Amino acid sequence: MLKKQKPTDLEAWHKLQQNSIYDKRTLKTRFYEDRERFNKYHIKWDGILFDFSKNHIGSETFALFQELLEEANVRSAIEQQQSGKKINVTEDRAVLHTALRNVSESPIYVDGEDVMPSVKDSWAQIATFSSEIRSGNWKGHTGKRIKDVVNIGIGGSDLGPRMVINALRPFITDEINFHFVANVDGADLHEVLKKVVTETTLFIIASKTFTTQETMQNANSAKEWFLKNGGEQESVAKHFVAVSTNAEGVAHFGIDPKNMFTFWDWVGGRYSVWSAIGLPVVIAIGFQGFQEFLSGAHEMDKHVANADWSRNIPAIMAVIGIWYRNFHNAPSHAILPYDQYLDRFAAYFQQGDMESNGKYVDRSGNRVNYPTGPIIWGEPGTNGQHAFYQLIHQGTDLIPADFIAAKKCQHKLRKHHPILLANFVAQTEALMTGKSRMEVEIEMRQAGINSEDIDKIAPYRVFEGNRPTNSIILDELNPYHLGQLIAAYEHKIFIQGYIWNIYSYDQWGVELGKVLAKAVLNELRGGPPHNHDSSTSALINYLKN
Ligand code: G6Q
Repeated sequence: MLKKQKPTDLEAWHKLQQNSIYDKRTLKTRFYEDRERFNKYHIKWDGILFDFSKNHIGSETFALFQELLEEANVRSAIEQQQSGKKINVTEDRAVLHTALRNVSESPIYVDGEDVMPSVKDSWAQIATFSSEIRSGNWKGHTGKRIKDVVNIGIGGSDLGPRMVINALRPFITDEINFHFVANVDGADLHEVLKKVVTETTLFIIASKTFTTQETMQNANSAKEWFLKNGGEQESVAKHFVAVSTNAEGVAHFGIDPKNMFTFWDWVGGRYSVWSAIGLPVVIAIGFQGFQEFLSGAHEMDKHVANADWSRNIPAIMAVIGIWYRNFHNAPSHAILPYDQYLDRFAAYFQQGDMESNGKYVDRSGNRVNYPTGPIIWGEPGTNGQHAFYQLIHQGTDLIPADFIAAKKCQHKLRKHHPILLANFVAQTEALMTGKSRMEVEIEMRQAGINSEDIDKIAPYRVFEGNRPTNSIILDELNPYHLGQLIAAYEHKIFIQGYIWNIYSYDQWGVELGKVLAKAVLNELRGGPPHNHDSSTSALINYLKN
């Protein structure tokens, strides 16, 4: 069982507190004082460069980071997770997305049973099915090959495959178009159905529980559309498959159990892209590509479990995050990929991080008295630079940011890449160095601006700088390195949640809204009114009329 320990009771926590108070040197000063700073604070490992030197840390802080990881017993927590202990206590489950990418031959036990044989069976089933679809052997009801795959799922059953397929666009087959429908707003499905025809479309109904309101409504509407547009009941099996843990629900919907891809209760929704939920990804990039994706993640799993803390990418990402959240009052954390293919990456980890660590109850059931998970947000660079970077540069909150890029690009427009990378590097430099009043004045004088105007305008043109960033550079954005990158963030989230003494793998906070939505729906459909507050009742009545 994960140790129950308040971070505020740890000695390293208190030392970090002190350190944050007395070591206020600016980033610029730190670089000026220590020419070896980059060498000390970066990790180059297996095709990833992780530069964390542009952070408010010195040698003492860095030593305390390691002390914190050690004192909090993070090593044992990682070991417990990866060996199948039931660390998701509030749901009484193991948390084994790492088993889904265990490409080694070692067994992993849950309740005394090795889960690896069933994981391997699932790989085999996915491999066979995806190659049937990719090769065109799988025929639709009029004998034509599948040209469109529509994934119907939401949250963890949507964001993962959607993000990964986006990220790996240069690797995906161009014989098939991929579509994602998540929102219960009919517009989402409607817009996709406009683009596809029944004969050549495969619907993947992805739902762990197979009870999720949005997914079931979308799946039923898709089936109705199929039956109204030339599809027949007997051909549903050729056009609808399911990814779920609920065999009964799948059969009830009318999907052939042969066409159900299963996974297990120890796979959390937001960590399920490695399971059969990744089926669209496998169809898109082929099973071999998917295995590379799994292998990258598996290497990261070994890295987090074994690397010394000072060389451990996810562990350092985690404590840097804690450093800003708890000791520098940073309410949010930006993820800024300088890679258009990663345009869904921040959205993906918005769920990954915020659903995992957005919690105020600790592992002993008490309310915490320190901040836990930050707000995660971000968009790809350079777009963000022309939009919200203003607030990162000159806003009143400190916003630590991860800058992510790939050294090699995956397209032929070669002239673009140096421009993209120049912006990537320049932004981290600008955020750190800023621009002083004196620099602004000199610049304005050189531009021929008079003293009066300089006095008036200069304050707005000053950048304080001293804004911290991590830079993460992949050799290239391919399945292997994407697997590593996602796994690094997953481990970061777990380590942070563990140190914050919260359970990262449940999500009770999303339940209440679901229950209330059912009650309200009943009322909107003419059912008896409940006793709501005046606003809720008025809104229901307004919408009813
Ligand atoms: C993820 C959450 C949540 C879940 C969706 C879909 O960790 O649990 O996002 O994935 O609510 O659930 P189903 O897969 O059961 O439809």
